[in-house]
Amino acid sequence: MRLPQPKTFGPLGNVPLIDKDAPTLSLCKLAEEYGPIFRMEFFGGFSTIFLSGHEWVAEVCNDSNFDKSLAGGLHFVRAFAGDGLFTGKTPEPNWQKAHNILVPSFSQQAMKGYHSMMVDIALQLVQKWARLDKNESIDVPDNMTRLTLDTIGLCGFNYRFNSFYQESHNPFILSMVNALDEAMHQSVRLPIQNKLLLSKKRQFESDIQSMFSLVDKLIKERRENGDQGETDLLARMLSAKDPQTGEQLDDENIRYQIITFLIAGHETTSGLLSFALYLMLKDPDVMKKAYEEVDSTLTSHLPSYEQVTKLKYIRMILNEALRLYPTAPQFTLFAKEDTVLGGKYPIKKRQNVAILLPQLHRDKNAWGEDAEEFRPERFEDPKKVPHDAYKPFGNGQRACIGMQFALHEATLVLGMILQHFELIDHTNYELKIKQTMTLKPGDFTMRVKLRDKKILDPFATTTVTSSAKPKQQAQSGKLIGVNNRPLLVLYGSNMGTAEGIAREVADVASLHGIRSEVATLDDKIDQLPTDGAVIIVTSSYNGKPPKNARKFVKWLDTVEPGQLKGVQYAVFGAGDRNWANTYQNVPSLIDEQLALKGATRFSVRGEADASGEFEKQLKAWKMRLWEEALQAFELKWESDEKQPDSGLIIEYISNQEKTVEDNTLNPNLHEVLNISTSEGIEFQEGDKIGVFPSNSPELVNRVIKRFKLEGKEQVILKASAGTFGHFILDRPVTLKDILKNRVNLQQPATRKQLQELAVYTVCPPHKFELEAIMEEGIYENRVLEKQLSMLDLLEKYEACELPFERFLELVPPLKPTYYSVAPAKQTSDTGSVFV
Ligand code: MNH
Repeated sequence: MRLPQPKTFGPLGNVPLIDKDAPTLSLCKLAEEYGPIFRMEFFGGFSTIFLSGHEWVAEVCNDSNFDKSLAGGLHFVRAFAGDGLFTGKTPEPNWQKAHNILVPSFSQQAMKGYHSMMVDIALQLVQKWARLDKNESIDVPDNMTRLTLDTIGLCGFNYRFNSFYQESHNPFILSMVNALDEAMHQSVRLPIQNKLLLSKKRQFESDIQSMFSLVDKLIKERRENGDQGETDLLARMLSAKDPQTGEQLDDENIRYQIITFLIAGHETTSGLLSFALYLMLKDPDVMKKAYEEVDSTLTSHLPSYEQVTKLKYIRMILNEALRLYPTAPQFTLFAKEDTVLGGKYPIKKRQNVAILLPQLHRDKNAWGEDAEEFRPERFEDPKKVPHDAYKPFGNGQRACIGMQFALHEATLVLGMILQHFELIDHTNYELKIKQTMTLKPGDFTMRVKLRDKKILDPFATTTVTSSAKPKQQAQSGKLIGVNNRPLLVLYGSNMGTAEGIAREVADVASLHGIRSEVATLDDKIDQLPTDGAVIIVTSSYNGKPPKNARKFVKWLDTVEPGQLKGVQYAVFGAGDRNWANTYQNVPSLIDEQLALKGATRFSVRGEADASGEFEKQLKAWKMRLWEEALQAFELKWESDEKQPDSGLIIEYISNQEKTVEDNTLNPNLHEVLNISTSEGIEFQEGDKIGVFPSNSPELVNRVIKRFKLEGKEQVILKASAGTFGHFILDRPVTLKDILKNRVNLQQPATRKQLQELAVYTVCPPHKFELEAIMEEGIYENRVLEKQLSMLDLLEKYEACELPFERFLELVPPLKPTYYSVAPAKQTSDTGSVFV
């Protein structure tokens, strides 16, 4: 069958049908006419097949049969991005090498490290907008470009473009925009035209030189200053070795990578933010929901990393904005071998097929009749997203490396903008899409009104709360029973997430004295040890194993049942439900195969969803893993933690030694009366009477049981430090009196108390859990709302070794409730009191 094709213009083929200023958009128009698959002919007999229907895209988005092509202008971008990640060819050694080296720098985990730098730049934008006159309008794409450039500059190279402090754009940006524009135009000109347009050619070359000179300066300065402990992309590029080849990137390639990140890392994200703002301005319902989420989530002066991950609706808005206006609007593949498309269109090896994203993303067969409408709710349930009809970040191994980076940055920025401003569509803006290599809303301005003047307060605290440095509090407890058994942590990882988790697990283990080693799955084929534990952390990659796990999975298949007897293992899968049909494929395969081949699973497989509550699921798995490992390997904790000295000293005394003053009023509290009206004390109207509540015998007994205080009826309390006005000191008292009358055993645990409980908890999973419930949001739900007292928690966490002295110190005094005495005539003989 012949592919649909528009009319040709002699030697020019179909080229005249393409709008040189907006190629992708004009191709989308052609798709309206010629359908989800059509062919276009270019100069010299070259042709490209354009796809925009989800079933066609599903067929070609497959790394085995198709690979990334540099058609559509990318070939010309190589003049300045060389064999950097974006414009490198997959078989070029530098692509794989740079991919391996850079993937860990873009994992979700790595975003924690960039968070405070992202906030730094976003705050500059917010501060600037906050000071605008109310009649001043904001050029949205221009501001967003300044923001995203500054962000990648700071996170990538510790370089401050300081775009918000300059009127005109940084010379690098001007050169880059020109060069990209020229590259796009070169791709739709005749080769002879490109040769003849000398002034364009000269301009192109001078723009390239200007980019090179900035970047070379960055590299040179860094080399001269030596390693100052930077953790940015540049530091990694200068020092890291490719684990596969053991090689480093060369200086020319580093130059290309920097240019690549500066280009790829900011134009697209800036367009995304601009379109999202445009779409929200036109949709009051979405805007309202977004404000509700932001107001309930961004409760601190500056957003924390965790808060940003909780902005689910903002994320959905961004996903939906990328659907309607995919800012990188097309990508191109080529067939690796002769093949037949859809069973009817034979194509030759090296044939280009291009995906037209704006059109694909509006495929009514996949998205439904309302495909043209802006409706973020489509992304509520990732399982319902038609993934073959949604490719804003490209596909397969050549998909965008910066997706997490872009989405974290954009979510944070939209969140902060809404936190502080009301947005005003003062021109009743009508969308004009502008295409350079990327899409942007052209001439889009808006006005803003400050919602709350706090951001202008120079004295407001501006510390960024970030969990960049995970609390790696080394525990000084000792694991008993390890007996030199080692831990091997294996990972299969393309994007670095699984690798990061594997390394962290190993770190924690070695902190506790377990000999541990981290390696890729492929490194340990046929070498699974039987003398310790093996933990495997892996992702799936379109249903297939990550690169460094492929051979392992193949090998596992050839292993005889029973051959892995004695291997004790646990598996964790990092996945993304956005790819629902292959979610957790590889981890569950490995988990099942190992069992089948005779290995013993000591802890059930854990999984986490990058589009869901990844961090929480990971934490829960780690907790369970530890717990089950302790059991399976019969390990025990022995605490040698130097606990803080208690200010309170307890001497237990035997019954006979001293007489006990029970129910003695605390001399320090004599103004407060423990009353019973039968005692005949007279009250004046308006007098205040304090009544001590007391704890029930059950409550008292629970404490005695928890601290094993049976048989220790009398004590003398002494204070070495601190004030203990509510206790009777230096005299024998009964324990029961203290517990019944002096301390409030029912008050919900405070964060301080939780922290103390965690310090004294020697079992890592429980310690993690106690630390976890201190977190914002969780504490309110799990402790305050449920009224969990310190005693409740102590009963739940048996491994907590809080000494009784410290407990007494931490629980608050039992406070009297004050009552006002009612006018005498109303007083009955039982002495009624009003609250
Ligand atoms: Mn990005 C590749 C879209 C943000 C760095 N990116 C791609 C591709 C698409 C894409 C589509 C695949 C192109 C192709 O197959 O030819 N990228 C986006 C979008 C955003 C984005 C829509 C923001 C929104 N990208 C970012 C950010 C960075 C980045 C931010 C870096 C900080 N992207 C890359 C790199 C590649 C890429 C590098 C090439 C990856 C590879 O092929 O190995």
